[in-house]
Amino acid sequence: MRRGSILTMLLIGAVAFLATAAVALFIPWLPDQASREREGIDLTFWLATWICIGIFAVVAAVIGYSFLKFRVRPDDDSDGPPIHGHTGLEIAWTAVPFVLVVALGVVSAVVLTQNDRARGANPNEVAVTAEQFAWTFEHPNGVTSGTLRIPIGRSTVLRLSSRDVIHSFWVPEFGQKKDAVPGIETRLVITPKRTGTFPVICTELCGLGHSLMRSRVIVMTQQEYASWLEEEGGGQAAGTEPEGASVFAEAGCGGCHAFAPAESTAQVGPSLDGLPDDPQFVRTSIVEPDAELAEGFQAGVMPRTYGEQLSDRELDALVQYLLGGSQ
Ligand code: HEC
Ligand SMILES: [Cu+2]
Repeated sequence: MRRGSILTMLLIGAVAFLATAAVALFIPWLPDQASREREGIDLTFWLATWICIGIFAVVAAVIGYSFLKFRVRPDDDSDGPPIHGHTGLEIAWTAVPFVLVVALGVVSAVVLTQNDRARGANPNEVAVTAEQFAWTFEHPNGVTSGTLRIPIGRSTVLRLSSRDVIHSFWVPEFGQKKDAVPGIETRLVITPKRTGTFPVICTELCGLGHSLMRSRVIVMTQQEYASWLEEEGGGQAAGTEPEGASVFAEAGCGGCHAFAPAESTAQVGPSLDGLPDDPQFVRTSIVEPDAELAEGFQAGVMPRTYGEQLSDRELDALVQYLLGGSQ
């Protein structure tokens, strides 16, 4: 091969490499990194991305060069020369992908094994229950809510289970996903390194309301978390009145319903402004959503488990809140 040909190919390859590398680097593809486990996930992501960029540059160089050099001239109807294999080339294109794929596999296995290990002697534990189409989190103080709360800088082991079909727990900022599978318990370790509120997303198509199966995780400082555990856990036992507004927020009603006092505007379910002034009807609508379908809406979207998830007093407070009573 002539020197000029090699130079042309190198040039095309370099341009393809730089252009794709710029797209990879200068566009913020990934969400903020909020957990230690994300570090390994990102490492694997970038390893795969750089391998792809490298392969793309090589392929683009060869195709680009062939396009310039071997393009058919007008009126040239001749066939190309017959070619019978090239042992060296075949070995190369088998061996190189083999090495790359094995490398990706090994790195992923190491990362996943490391991520499975809780750090510290005394990890926090939360039971996560998935069902069509809601998440329920049972915290160490016994408080059950639709919002997950965990402390920063300490590992939390999530024990995932499902009541119906397969769901999958995912917080983009934490990186790793884990399926919740009926009949078995799966585990996911999270060690947050940033406080804040992040979305919890179901990433396994699980039915009609799949795209609505979202919640929030609140990462708190260790101090805030400790006092929250104590207040909420102790508060329930001590018998302070639950507030309708906070039950509404914790249970995630605002994810689907518009309700002016809560400043929510979602339109998955009917607006809760101006409900009929009938506590029994409202209560039944919450506990048995499909007993009486609101007109124009489908059954099976609103979770059917609020009756279990919310205590009697919480339900009372919620109904009062929805009907414009105190709080
Ligand atoms: C995943 C979405 C979703 C969530 C979360 C949700 N709902 Fe619903 N809700 C619906 C849909 C859809 C309907 C209409 C179908 C039906 O009546 O079952 C509905 C109906 C209702 C109704 C009856 C309204 C009427 O006009 O008849 C009430 C009351 C209600 N929801 C209250 C709540 C409360 C309170 C919460 C939180 C504890 C909540 N919903 C959570 C989707 C949801
Ligand atoms: Cu789901």
